[in-house]
Parts: sequence; C-alpha cells; structure tokens
Amino acid sequence: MTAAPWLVLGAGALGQLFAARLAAADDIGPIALRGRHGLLNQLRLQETDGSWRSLALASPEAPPALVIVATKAPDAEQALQQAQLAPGTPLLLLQNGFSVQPRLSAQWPGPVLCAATTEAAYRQPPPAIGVVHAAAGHTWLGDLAGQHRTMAAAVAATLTRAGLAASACDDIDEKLWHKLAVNAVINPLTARHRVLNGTLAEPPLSAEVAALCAEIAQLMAAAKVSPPAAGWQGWVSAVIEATAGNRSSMLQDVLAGRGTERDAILQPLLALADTHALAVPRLRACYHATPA
Ligand code: NAD
Ligand code: KPL
Repeated sequence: MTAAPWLVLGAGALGQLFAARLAAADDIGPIALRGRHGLLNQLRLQETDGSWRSLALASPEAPPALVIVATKAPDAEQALQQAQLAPGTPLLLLQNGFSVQPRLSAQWPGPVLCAATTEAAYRQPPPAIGVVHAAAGHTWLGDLAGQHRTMAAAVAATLTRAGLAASACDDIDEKLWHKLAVNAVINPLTARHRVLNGTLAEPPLSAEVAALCAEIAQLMAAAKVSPPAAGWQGWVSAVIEATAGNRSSMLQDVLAGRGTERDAILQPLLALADTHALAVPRLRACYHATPA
C-alpha cells in the first residue's frame, strides 16, 4: 500500500494511461495527473478489449512520493521546473531516446529511475475525450548508476499490481539503447515518407532500414552496447513487423504540426559518432531531413 501520492506529469497518451491504470487499482495510494494547465480530476480510458471506463483522480495536498514524467523528451525539464517539486523527489522518466535520462540523472538532486516501455497508447482525436490503451507491453525500470535497485523493484511491483507489467533491471541503459535503435530507424523514415511502419519491410525502404541498422551496429559496438539477441537489424525488423499497421509517433507529430523527438532519438547517436570518429552518413541525413 502506497500512502503518499504519486504524481504523473504530462497528461498526454502515456501519462493518461499510467495515471488511469494506477488510479483504477484498489491498493495503491492517491494518483494525481498534472497537465499543462494544472491537475485533472477525471479520465476516460479505453481498455485493450475495447471497453471504456471513467476514473477519478486525486488532488492531494501532500508532496508526491514519486513523479512519473510523461511529457515528450524536449518538455521534461520545463515541466519539472513548473511543477515546483521538493528537492530530492524521486522521478520515473518514461521518455524515448537517450537525452533527458543522462541529463536529469546527473543534475536532479534525487533518485532518477528510467523506463523503457513497450506499452502503447494514443489520445482519442478531438472532439472525443480519453486515452486508448492500444497494446499492453512491458516496462523495464532502473537507474543509470545502479544505485536505486530497491526503489526500482518497489515501483515495478506497484505498476504490475496496477496492470502495467514491469520489472526492475540492472541494464536499463542497454534497454534504452535498444529502444532508441528502433525509434532511430522507424520514426524518421516513416515521418519522412509518410508511411505506416510496415512499409519499411518492403523495397525500396527496406534497403534504407538495413543501411541505418548497419550504422547503428557500428556505433553500438564502439560504445560497447551489447546487441539484442536477434542482432540490430533482426530486432528492428521484428518491431517493424509487430507494429506494421502503426503510424509512428514521429509521423503523428509531423502530421499534427507538433515538434518531434528527433533530437532525443538521433542526437545521441550522432554524438557517439563524433566521439568515436565514425562516419554515419545515413543517420546524419535522417537527422537533417527530420523536423525538430
Ligand atoms: P503526448 O504528446 O501524447 O503527451 C505529452 C504531454 O505532455 C502532452 O499532453 C503535453 O501537453 C504535456 N506537456 C508538455 N509540456 C508540459 C508541461 N510543461 N507541464 C505539463 N505537461 C506538459 O506524448 P506521449 O505519447 O504520451 O509520449 C510521452 C513520452 O513517452 C514520449 O517520450 C514518448 O516517446 C514516450 N512513449 C510513448 C508511448 C506511447 O504509446 N504513447 C510509448 C512508449 C514511449
Ligand atoms: O515507439 C514507436 C513509436 O512510434 O514511437 C514504435 C515502436 C516505432 C511503434 O510505432
């Protein structure tokens, strides 16, 4: 039982999903959800079986015991500043990429857990209200310095009780790089060519996928990041196949005229290329072809 409230910061797709799942569980303390304009008091969630449920959220006075940061990567630091949290408040970061995680791990004066999640959610297009739990996945949690294993295990147990399967791990950096590789290939290509993920399995874009995977494999070897069991290209191809009917998050952002997570996803790879003096022309071209 968690008595102190948890605060979810960012009321978008993943923030609403995490808040709704936690609020729906019986044996978990109060859950608050803060969007750009303050706290929300209720939510609508569509379950993976298609049914809808409405959930009440808390407006707690007590400071949060954990803040789940669910904004896009470029917005995380500003959202934390605006939330005016007590120094030392533990964070759980849900962002894709590998930018905000090392920065906040170095700068935030409290524990910073990072998550690599395969949960999938999207907001209902207006005028409908609510979040759709598109696919149940798994969330891996850990901190980059390996100092908060007990906290990661407790948070993972609570998420799992709430129906968001989660595990603590000692190699969250590796899991974040594996996820980043998927996003670095699928997201910019689908956004540039305005195609569903599955189109990347077919020529001519399948050749582009192979070329990007080869550059990523070279960078990851230089950075001593172990490859996924299927190898970099096998792993990315498996995700393309599993999400063939999806519109990637970057394509959705581009179509909606929103900012993208380009810098959080591609910049860490370009930084590694500079560090190790490796040429990555395809990744650089993707970076320059993608709006920020
Ligand atoms: P989203 O755009 O739906 O939600 C982000 C929310 O953050 C928006 O509602 C925005 O208004 C809010 N926000 C921005 N600045 C804020 C501020 N200063 N204060 C409060 N709220 C603020 O994005 P999302 O799909 O929920 O993704 C969130 C993160 O999770 C991203 O890094 C994404 O890559 C990652 N992710 C998403 C999914 C998914 O299925 N949606 C899956 C895995 C990982
Ligand atoms: O994470 C994704 C995204 O769109 O950001 C993938 C796995 C590519 C699914 O679309």
